[in-house]
Amino acid sequence: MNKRTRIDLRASLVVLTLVVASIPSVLPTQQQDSVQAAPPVLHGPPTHTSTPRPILTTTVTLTMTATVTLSATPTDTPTITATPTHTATATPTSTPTLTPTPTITPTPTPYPVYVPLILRQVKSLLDGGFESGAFQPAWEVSGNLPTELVAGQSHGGEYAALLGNPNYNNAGGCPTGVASISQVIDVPTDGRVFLRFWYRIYSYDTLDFDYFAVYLRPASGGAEEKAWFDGRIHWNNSLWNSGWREGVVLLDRYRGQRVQVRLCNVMSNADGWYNTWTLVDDVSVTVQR
Ligand SMILES: [Ca+2]
Ligand SMILES: [Ca+2]
Repeated sequence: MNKRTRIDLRASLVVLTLVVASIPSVLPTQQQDSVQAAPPVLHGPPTHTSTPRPILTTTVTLTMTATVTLSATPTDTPTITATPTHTATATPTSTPTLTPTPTITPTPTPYPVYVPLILRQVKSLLDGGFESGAFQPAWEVSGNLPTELVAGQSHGGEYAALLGNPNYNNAGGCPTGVASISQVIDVPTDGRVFLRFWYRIYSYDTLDFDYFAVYLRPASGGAEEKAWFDGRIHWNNSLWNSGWREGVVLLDRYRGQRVQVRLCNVMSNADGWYNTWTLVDDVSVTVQR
């Protein structure tokens, strides 16, 4: 065997081993045994008469099962999380506010409210009937002639004020001067305001000299005015008795002011003749609206 022949043999051997190696292991055991039993031919090319090898076909079926789990639904649930906020915050605030309601009762606790009209004390005429039995404190007494309270000669009640002295000597024993009682009053601001009083004059004189008069003067000061007077008109030598009369003095021009009211028995003739005195009772201030 020459060198070329060895090369060909070696090449064929390589081919043969490749063929053997290419036989799949899935051949039937008989075929494998036959292949293993047959000794390898180390010389000569393979003859074409050999039995054709069965064509082995292997069918491989691949079954792929894919399990796909869809998890797209959770997006809907997050919207539910908003509801718990309603229940948690509403209940605690509502119930505690109901308990403090009993505190309403102490609020109407009364406390003094001062109105300016109440603070100002309106000075009304006091003890106009002299039934207190004394001039003070309602009345202020003034003048040089005597003044006293007398019982049993009144217009109303028991007492009346006597201004003057019935016991003066009518023929030259009569002094000049006045007997007065006075009060300071607040004249109301509305309506027609009247000073009313009852009087009874005893006089041997005429009103040119002796009389009973009412004087008014603002308490803040100023001139005193002779607002009203009455006395005997026709003279004779006997005593004149007026009887009980009601006197009325209009106080409209003093509305809203504090005024001193003075009731006065006046004797003015200096010759000492002809006495005069006056009884006064039921003095009042009335308002006509
Ligand atoms: Ca009286
Ligand atoms: Ca006189």
